[in-house]
Amino acid sequence: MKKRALLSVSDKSNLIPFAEGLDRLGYELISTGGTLKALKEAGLPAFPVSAVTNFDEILDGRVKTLHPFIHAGLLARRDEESHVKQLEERDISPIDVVVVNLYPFKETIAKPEVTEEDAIENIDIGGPTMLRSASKNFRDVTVVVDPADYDAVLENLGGNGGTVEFRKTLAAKVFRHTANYDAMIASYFVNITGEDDPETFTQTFEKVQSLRYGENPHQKAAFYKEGNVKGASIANATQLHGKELSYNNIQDANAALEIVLEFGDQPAAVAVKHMNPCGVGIGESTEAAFKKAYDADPVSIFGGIVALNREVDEATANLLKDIFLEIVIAPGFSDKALEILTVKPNIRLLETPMEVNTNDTKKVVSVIGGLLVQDRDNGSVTAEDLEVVTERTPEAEEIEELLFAWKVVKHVKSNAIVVAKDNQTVGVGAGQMNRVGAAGIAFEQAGEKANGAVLASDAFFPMPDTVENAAKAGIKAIIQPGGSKRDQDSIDECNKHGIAMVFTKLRHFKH
Ligand code: 93A
Repeated sequence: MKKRALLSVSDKSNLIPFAEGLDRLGYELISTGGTLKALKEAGLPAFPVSAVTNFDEILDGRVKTLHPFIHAGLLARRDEESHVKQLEERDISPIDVVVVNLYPFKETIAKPEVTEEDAIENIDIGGPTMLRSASKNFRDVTVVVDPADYDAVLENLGGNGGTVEFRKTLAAKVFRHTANYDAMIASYFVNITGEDDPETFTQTFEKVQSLRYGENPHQKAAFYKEGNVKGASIANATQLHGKELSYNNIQDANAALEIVLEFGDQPAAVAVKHMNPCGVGIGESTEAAFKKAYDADPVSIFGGIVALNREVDEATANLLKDIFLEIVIAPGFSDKALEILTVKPNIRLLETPMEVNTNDTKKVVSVIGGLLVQDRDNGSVTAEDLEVVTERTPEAEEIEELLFAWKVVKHVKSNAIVVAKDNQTVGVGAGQMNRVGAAGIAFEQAGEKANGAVLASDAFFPMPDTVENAAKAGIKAIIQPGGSKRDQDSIDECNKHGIAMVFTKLRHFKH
């Protein structure tokens, strides 16, 4: 009996040379509508699936291969006497090779004008079912889901008819593929039913690149992107110049991007080291903003990452080129800026859209044995949301500075304190185990600049000690969530020193 291959593919690339190869190896080709047409046009001998099933495609193709003759042919164990006998009794031929790739669900839902009906029609039922049957029976059946594997499959089959180890690897690939395909559909349904909630978290990821190593050289690593990512994202960025991105680069670049996205309406510059901002500035121009970010901490920026929310122009490029930087991220680079920066062989230049990615609403972290899922911290406050709790009310200009510091402190690892002046950070205290310690670091870094500056704290003051030290440093206004049992002690301390304080009633822990 001739060996049988069933081909049913939506992506018909490289189909013909592969089918020719199977034909040469002596396989009888059976196929579904469109695939059959392509094979026949190429002059290959092929039969419709209906010739095997005695059942025509019905329901506009919704039922093509969903038939016991197909699935018995795939699932029967060749070394199991009773299976072989049952096939013979019903005149069913075994199918030895299955070549299936699925309706393009992902590509369909990525289209901006996609209708729900279109999406639903592109949910493949028969294809995954055949893939799963064939994969379950990998001991006897060769299953091919990826056109990139066609050459290797022909080579393996051409050897001694194929090895079980190889078939097992192909089956493993199929189960990954169908799992991913189903997760994509599940995630689409979460979207169309509006169940965008950590309770129903479903996301699919695909590999962007393998990384040389992880956080440290002894850790292996890879970068994955969310299935349907749109807008501002390192996964969406185009690298215009420089060495390959590392694991730490991606984390830091993402941190810088998240901060710069806070400042959509003004030119902003953010310098990041180890995922914390070391300098942030907003100004009239990108050049002015970057000068502020740089002057905020000219020491820490060395080897850092800079994100800008406007095109990099010549003037800014001239400033950037004199500093050792790992990465510059921006929505664009002028020709002149590129010319200036690409002289440096190692600097990585990333161009990314700056539209906030509204699809990506969840933040996930891994813990040993599990995941934690939460909404992203998209909380923000405006001047109207602030509650003045001190005798002195902050001036309009102070409010602006307080809101600037508040946007930055949101992105600093807790316990976080940011001291800012003239829309520039002058002191950042990050990731300390007590708040007064974080403030101490910020004051020390700010030095004289703390005098007349404002302070933001990501969470409330449990004691008045931070305010006491802020007064000594010359801080004139404070923004913090409030909500401590001992708020009044901090308020009294502010009043003693003429400091204005506002409550946001919103906390920005970042652990
Ligand atoms: O609509 S289906 O879910 N019903 C089926 O019975 C079926 N069998 C194969 N889709 C089905 N397929 C899919 O058709 C395959 O997975 C493949 O993507 C596509 C190939 O169709 P054609 O050969 O007509 O281009």
